[in-house]
Order: sequence, then structure tokens, then C-alpha cells
Amino acid sequence: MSLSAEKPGSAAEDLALGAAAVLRDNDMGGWTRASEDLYPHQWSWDTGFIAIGLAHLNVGRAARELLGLFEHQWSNGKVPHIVFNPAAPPHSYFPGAEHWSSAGAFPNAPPTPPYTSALCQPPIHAVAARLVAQVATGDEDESVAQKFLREIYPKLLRWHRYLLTDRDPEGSGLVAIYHPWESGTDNSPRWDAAMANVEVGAMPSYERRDLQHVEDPEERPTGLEYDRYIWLVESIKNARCDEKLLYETHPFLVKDVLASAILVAANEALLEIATMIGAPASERGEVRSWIEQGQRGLSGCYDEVTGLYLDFDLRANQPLRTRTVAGFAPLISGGLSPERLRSLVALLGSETFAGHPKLRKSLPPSTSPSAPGFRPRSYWRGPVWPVITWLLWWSLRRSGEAAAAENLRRVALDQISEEGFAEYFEPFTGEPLGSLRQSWTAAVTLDWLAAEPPYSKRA
Ligand code: 9WN
Repeated sequence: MSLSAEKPGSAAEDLALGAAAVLRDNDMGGWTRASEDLYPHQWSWDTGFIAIGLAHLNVGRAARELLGLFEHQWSNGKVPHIVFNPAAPPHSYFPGAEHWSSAGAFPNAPPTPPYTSALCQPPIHAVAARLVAQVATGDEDESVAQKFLREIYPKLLRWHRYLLTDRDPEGSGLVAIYHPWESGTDNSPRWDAAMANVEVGAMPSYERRDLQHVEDPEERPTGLEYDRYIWLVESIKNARCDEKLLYETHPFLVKDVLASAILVAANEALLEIATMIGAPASERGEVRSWIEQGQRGLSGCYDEVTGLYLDFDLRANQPLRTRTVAGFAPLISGGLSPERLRSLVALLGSETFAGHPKLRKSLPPSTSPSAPGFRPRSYWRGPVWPVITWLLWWSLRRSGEAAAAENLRRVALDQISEEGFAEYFEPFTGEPLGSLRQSWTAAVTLDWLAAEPPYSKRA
């Protein structure tokens, strides 16, 4: 975007300046914390979205954001879900570095601090890298972007290969997760049935920190949900993060449609990057096969009853039938028939989701208000998340659904200009909830502001 192109003093300029200020305040010198109080560390998929926003301010800084995260990539290719900030106030976040590192260094983890968690998150990074390079204009930025793509490409390739081997030994094209935190949609009702089967054993007592940073405990997961989260962390630590052992024994093992669809889109971006930097034909062939495999795997997750795509619980050997926004995942991966695309777009705008009559703004809530697990103030159980709206907007635009996409962008920008850069919003009242100056919300705002229609054909 050219911020300078915004009319001085206009609402759009004020919003852009506000978003830039959030990113600046959360800038820790080369990397960006997810938010000041609730999340004082670097998160993996947040970093992807943050880089997309930063690109509109400074292409080199955006590139650094992604490269910085990949400095902590594990030797098996995994990109950790959190890189812990050694300078964060002690005990500001739980489970923090001391909790994860108490298992001793995991065999594949970077041997020296800063420590990381042993989980991962949805692989949005290649999409972000591609967008960062597309924003670059002018000789200087373009040469920064070229160098960046050459540097990040092999790291992205190793990351995707890890997901398509260790997390998909069956070759289904679908990514398995070990913890709801790996989905990025932590306490979504998507995971209720699978989590109900997780029996919590004896473990040391712990103190939650998240409740100190929000006004109402209803905004965060319950005590029982948290016990199960921490029990799963214990199980991963006990297995020393041995992927084969976890696949055989860990009590939570689910194929995640949202992560799988993001991986397909990320592989498309990776293929473009591979072509741009002249990567070997064998690698390009490998990435192409991952795209086909992912689209095939996702097509098998369609559910006639809900009209959505469902996660699959490998432990219980059954699909997880819920009505959440994750069920629209194949909009992100693309390759849908025109009929299926039409039916998904119609469902997204229907009373089951963004067209629900009680909504303050017509934006997709994280869980359908008609689903039994819906709770309007609770984290991923109902609130509207701007970052998810961005993903849907980006996907609709790529699928040629320009009108539906533009509607999302306009309404989402209205919401943020009225209520600020919150992590999420109560869908019926519009109240901002969670962290109120969340980096990725500011970042997607910058990208939306730069994307005035008519849309150019950006990947
Ligand atoms: C656990 C940082 C992260 C996001 C996740 C969101 C929330 C963490 C938490 O915050 O998760 O990873 O402590 O609740 O669910 O999507 O990446 O913004």
C-alpha cells in the first residue's frame, strides 16, 4: 500500500496509522510479539499474517519477520508454534519456556535458547512470503524480495515436507495435529468430541496466566479444557516429541481440514516461488504432487449433512461433525467444482453463518450460532476473528467471488474502525474481546486497506 496515497485525515488514513502503531508497539526488534499482555512471544502463524501487513510498511522488515521465525526451525523441518521471548516478564505466559524445556532439549529442537514449544501451527508462511514479494515495487525492494525468496525457499520446502511425512504417514494429503493449539482455533467445538476422550492423568499442579489478562473468564477456555491441554503437553514431553511414537500412542490425533487447506494454498505459493527462483524440476514436481494430494484428501472430507468439510478423529476413527468456520477450508485450497463453490459461498452468507439475523456485523462467526457448542463471548466458540475473515476474503477473491470478498473486506474494516484492533469480537454486540491490540488484526487491516477494488489478480 502506499499510505501516502490515502487522503490525509481520512478515516482510512487514521486506520492505517493506528494499525502501523500497533505493529510498531509490538515490534521487539526484528520480530513482533502477538500482543503486549496476553501473548508476549512470537507465534508461528501470527508471524505469517504480521509479515503480510508489514510488507505494506517495509518489505525488508516483513522479510526479516519470516526469516527470524525460521531461524528456530527444528532439524526435522518443524516450525515451532511459539518462540519464547527470553526478555518477557517471568511467568507472564503459561505454559512458557521453562515448562517446555523442563523435558530437556527434544532431539530435533534447536539446542540453545531461545526455547520453543514443541507444537506447530497452520502453515501460512509460504502464502505470506509470496505476498511480501508481490508487494515489492521499485528496484531496491524487488531485489530485497528476490534475495528473501531464495533464502526462505529451502526452509519452506523442509517445513512442508515435514507436514506431509511425519504428520501424514498415510499419504492422505491431510495434516494430523497432536493438540488443539496446533489448529490455531484452540477451544473450537471442532475438538470437543476428540478432547472428551482424553483422560487426564496425574500431573504437577500449574497456574494459568491467561485469566489475568482478560476481564471475563468466559472469554477463555474452561478449567477442564485447560487441564486437557496441559495433559497433552505432558504426553508430548514424555514421548520426547518422537513423531512415530506420538502417532502410535498420543491420545489426541486428528486430521485438521483447516491446516490441510492452508497447506495446499501454501504449496501453490511455494510452487510459484520455486519457479521464480529456478528451483530444480524434481522439487517443483514434488510440490505439485502435494497440491494434488491435498485437494484429493480434502474432497473426501465433505459432509452432506452440514454442507461443510469435517476434521477426522484418527483415534475414534470418525469425522468430527460440527458447524464451525473451519468447515469452509476448501475455499482456501481451491480446486472446487463451480457447484460446490456456489454452495459454500451461499452457506457462508446464510443464517447459519454470516447472515444470522442477530449478528451486529455480517461477518462469519467462528462457530455457527445454531451449533450446540456456540458461546458468543468465548474465544473460538462464537466470536468473529478478523484474521479468519481475512483468510476467507483472500480465498474468495482468488476463486473469482469478488463481490462476496469485497463485502467481507468492507464490513471487517468497519468493525475494526469502530472497535479497534481486537483479537476477536462478540458477534451479537460487536464488543472487542481478548487482547485489544493484537498484531495480526493490525496487519490484516493494512492489507485490506491496500486492496481497494477492482482487485488485481494477485495469487
Ligand atoms: C496458544 C497468538 C495465539 C494464536 C492462536 C490463538 C491463541 C494461544 C493461547 O493466541 O493461542 O497458542 O494461549 O491461547 O488461539 O491462534 O496464534 O495470537
